[in-house]
Amino acid sequence: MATNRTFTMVKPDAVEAGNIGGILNMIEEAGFKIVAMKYVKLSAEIAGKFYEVHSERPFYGELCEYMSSGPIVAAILEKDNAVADFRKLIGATNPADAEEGTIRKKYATSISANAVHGSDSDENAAIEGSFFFSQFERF
Ligand code: RTP
Ligand code: MG
Repeated sequence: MATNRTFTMVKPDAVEAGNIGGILNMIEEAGFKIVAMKYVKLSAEIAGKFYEVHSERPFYGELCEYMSSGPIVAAILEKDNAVADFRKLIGATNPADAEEGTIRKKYATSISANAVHGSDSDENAAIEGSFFFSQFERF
């Protein structure tokens, strides 16, 4: 995947709260183009694989349980400087620290139920995008 792409998920709390449209609107308004998208519910096992890098962290069990608690929207986004610009758009992990105008400031309710995921590097964006989408599902 080119380095002008990143991977995102609208997490179960935001889907449940009816914020898919609001979040996708903020993403498009910020200049990101959706090049792949699907609406899926992860099993705890699949969530565990996706978040394997966090398997030693104390919140890993809670994170996998939460990410498999309801459906999510997964998407690949394209824009110049996609990874860094998208991290800026989503804001800090803990919504209490998120700046005004960020997705987490507007939609996240706690450090774990924080509305969206955004890849933290070009390398992880490629790995995470491939985890969810085949080459025939990216445009
Ligand atoms: P994400 O990967 O979802 O975009 O979030 P992030 O980079 O801002 O945060 P990261 O450190 O990668 O953590 C992944 C997700 O784990 C949950 N978390 N819970 N209870 C806690 O202290 C805690 N810390 C992190 C959050 O859902 C976070 O987004
Ligand atoms: Mg992360």
